[in-house]
Amino acid sequence: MEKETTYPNAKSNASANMQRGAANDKIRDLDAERVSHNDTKLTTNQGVGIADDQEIQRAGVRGPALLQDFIFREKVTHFDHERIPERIVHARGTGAHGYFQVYRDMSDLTMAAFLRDPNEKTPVFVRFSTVAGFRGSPDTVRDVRGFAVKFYTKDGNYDLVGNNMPVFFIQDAIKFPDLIHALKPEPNNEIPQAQSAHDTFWDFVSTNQESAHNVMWLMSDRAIPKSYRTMDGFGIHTFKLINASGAVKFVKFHWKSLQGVHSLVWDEAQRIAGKDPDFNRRDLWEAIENGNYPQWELGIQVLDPKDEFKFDFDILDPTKLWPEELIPVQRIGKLTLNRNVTNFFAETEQIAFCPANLVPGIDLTNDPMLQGRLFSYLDTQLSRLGGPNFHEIPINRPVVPVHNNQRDGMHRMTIDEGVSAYYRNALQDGQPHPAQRGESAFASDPAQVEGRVVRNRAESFMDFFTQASLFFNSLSNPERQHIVDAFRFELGKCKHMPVRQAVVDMLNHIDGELSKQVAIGCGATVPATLKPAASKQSSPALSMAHQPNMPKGRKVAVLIDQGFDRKCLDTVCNALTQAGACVEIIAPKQGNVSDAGGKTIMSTQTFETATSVLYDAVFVPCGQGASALLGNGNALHFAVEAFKHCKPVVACGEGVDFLAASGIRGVSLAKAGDKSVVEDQGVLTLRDWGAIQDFAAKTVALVGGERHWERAQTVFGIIA
Ligand code: HDE
Repeated sequence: MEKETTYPNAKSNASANMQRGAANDKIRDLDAERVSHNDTKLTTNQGVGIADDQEIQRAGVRGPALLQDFIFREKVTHFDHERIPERIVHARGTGAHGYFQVYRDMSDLTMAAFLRDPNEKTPVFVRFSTVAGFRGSPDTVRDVRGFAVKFYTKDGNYDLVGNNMPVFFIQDAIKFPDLIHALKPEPNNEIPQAQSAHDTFWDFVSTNQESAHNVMWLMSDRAIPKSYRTMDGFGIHTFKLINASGAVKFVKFHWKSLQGVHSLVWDEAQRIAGKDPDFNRRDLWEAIENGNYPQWELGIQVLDPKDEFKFDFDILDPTKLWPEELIPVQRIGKLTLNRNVTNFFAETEQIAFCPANLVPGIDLTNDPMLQGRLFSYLDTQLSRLGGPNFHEIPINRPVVPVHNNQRDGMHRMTIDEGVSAYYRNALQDGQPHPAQRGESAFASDPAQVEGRVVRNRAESFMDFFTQASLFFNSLSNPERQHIVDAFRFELGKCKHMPVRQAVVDMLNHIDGELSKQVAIGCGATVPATLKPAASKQSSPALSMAHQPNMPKGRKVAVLIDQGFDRKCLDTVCNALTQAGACVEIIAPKQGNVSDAGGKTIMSTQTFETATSVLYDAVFVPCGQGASALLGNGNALHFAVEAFKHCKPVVACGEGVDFLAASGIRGVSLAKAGDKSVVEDQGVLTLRDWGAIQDFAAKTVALVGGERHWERAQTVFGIIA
C-alpha cells in the first residue's frame, strides 16, 4: 500500500500547528495561506473595500495629487518593496514539486526514514539554476547548473544541494568569494552578464589551478544542457550514511536522469539565449503541465571507511570524483516531478536550501568546502529573506511539528504559547523535552578529530590534473572537439594575451595536445614541450555519448504551406505522437492551412515566431506546400540551421527538393525513381509513396536518437 504526503502539506502543518497550543484558531494553515482572488472585492491591506484604485485623489481633475490618498500610498509603497535580494549565486532558477520513493529498505546503510520505507512517497521540491547570471539572465548560457532538492521527510527537512557536475572549482570554502568575484561581471562596467568568457574568470583559473578539473567540465557539453530534464545531478561532497547501530559508510550522491543526458550545441545555445531566454524554464514547466513528468534515479556510491586511503585521490577533495568503474553507482530510488508551482515568488524564490539541513542517518565529512557551506547558506538567507524566521515561510516548513525555545524576530508567524522559552524549566513541565529513546533525533558520527590548528591543505589534495585528464580521455571525439572549441571561444574573448597564455600553459599539464589545439585557435603560443596526458585511464561513464533512443518529449517542427499532402503529414506525425514526441505545425501564417484536398489544419507558429533552435528535428511533408516554401527564405534557413546543428532533418517528395534548395550539402538525398528511404547522416528522405510506413518508423527512430556529429566536420564553417 502506498502512502502519499502532499506538499505544501496543509494537513500535517495544520496538525503541527495544532500541537503548538490552544491558539489554533489564530494560526492559519497552509490552505488558508494560499489565496484565490476569484469573485472577491478589492480591499486595502487592512481589509477595507476599495471602489477605485485606478485614479489618484486630486484637487480638481487637473489639480495636484493629495498626500492623504492612503489607497495610492499603500499600493505604491508595497510595490516599491516588492523585490527581495536575489541569490548571490544561482539567482536564475526554476522549481517544481514532486515526490521521492526509495526502491528498497536501506536500513543496512542508513536510519534516514525516507530511505527505509519503499511504500512512502516523500514530498520534494527541486530548484534548478544557473550560477553566474542575474535573476533575469538567459537559461542557456555556458555555466554549471544547480540541482537542489528539499525532501520534506518524517524526520524533518533534508536538503541535497548539488550541481549537474560531479566536482567543484576549488578545494576550500574560504576561496569561494574570490571564485565568484572572478566569475561575475567585471566590477568596473558590470560586463559580461552570465558568462565565464572574460579575463577575470580565466585569470582566476590559471592562478588557482585546482580549478582545472571543473573547468574541463565547464567547457564540456554538460555546461549547456538541453533541458533540466536531461541532466544528471551530483551531491559532489563525500557524505556519511549511518545506520541504527551506528555503522558508518562514506557516500557520494548522484541523480541519474531517466530522460537521458543531452545538451545543446554552443551556437544553438547562444541563439536560444536571444530567441527564448526562458528555454529551460519553459521546457520544465510545459513537460509537467503535459503530464510528461521528469524522473531521476537516486544513485549512491558507497565506500567502507577502511578503504578511505585506497585511492590516488583524497575522498575529502571536492575537485575529485569517484570513477564509477572503481566504485559502482547503486540506484536506490526515484524522484518524480509532477506539479508546477502556484506562485513563483512564494515557492521558487522563497525556498531556502542549506547543506546543514540533515536528517538522522546522513552526516557530514571533513570536506573543507562542505564545512564552509554549512555556515554560508543560513547566513545568506538572513539577508535574502529578511530575518531568522524564514523557516516559517510555507515552502520552507517541514511537514513535522517544530518545537523549540527560539522566539520572536522579524516576520515571526508562530504565536508561541506559554511562559517559558527556555530549557530546563519546571513551569512548563520541562517541555519541549530532548528527544527520547525511540523518538527520531539527529546524532553525529562520533568520529575522532585531532590535529594542529593550521591554514593548510593536505598534500593529498595537490594533484590538480590527473582527473582533468581522465575526464578528457573518457569522452567521444565530438565531445572532445567541443571542449577544444569552447576553450578557443572563451579564451578568445579574453582581452589580455597573458591570461590566454597562462590557461594554455595550464592545459599542457592536463594534455599537451589539448593545449596545442587551444593555443592555435586563440592566438596563444603553443608550449615548447607538449606534455603527455596526465592520466592514461578513462572512465566511460563520464561520456554522454551513448544515450537510449527516446522519442518521448522530443519536439518536431513540421514545415508546411498551402497544398501540403495530408496523408504524408498524418502518417509521419501520427507515428511521432504515438511514440510520445510533440509535433508543431509551422507555416508562413498562423491559422488554417489547406491541404491539397482543401481540408485545413491549424498552424500554431510562423517562420517569424518559431526558429529551428527551439526544436529537436524538422520534417517537410510532400505536396505543393513544400514547393511553395521554396520561395520562403526563413523556411529555408529553418531547415539548414537544423542541419547545421546536427539534428534529424526529414523530407518527402517535394520536401526533398526544398531541402536541396535550402543549402544542405554533403549528404545524399533520395532521387526521383528511388523506391526506398534514403538515410544519410541523419537526413531521411523519400520519393516513393510505397515506403511511407518504413519512412515513418525510421523518422521516429531518428527523432529519438543522437545528434549527427559526423555532419559537423563538413557543415561547420561551410554554412554561415
Ligand atoms: Fe552554493 N551557495 N556555495 N554550492 N549553491 C548558494 O545559497 C556557497 C557550492 C549550490 O536553488 C547560496 O541560498 C559557498 C557547491 C546550489 O536556492 C550561498 C560555497 C555546490 C545553490 C552559497 C558553495 C553548491 C547554491 C546563494 C563554497 C554543489 C542554489 C543563495 C564552500 C555541491 C540553491 C543561497 C537554490 C546557493 C554558498 C559551493 C550548490 C551564497 C560558500 C560545492 C545548487 O549560500
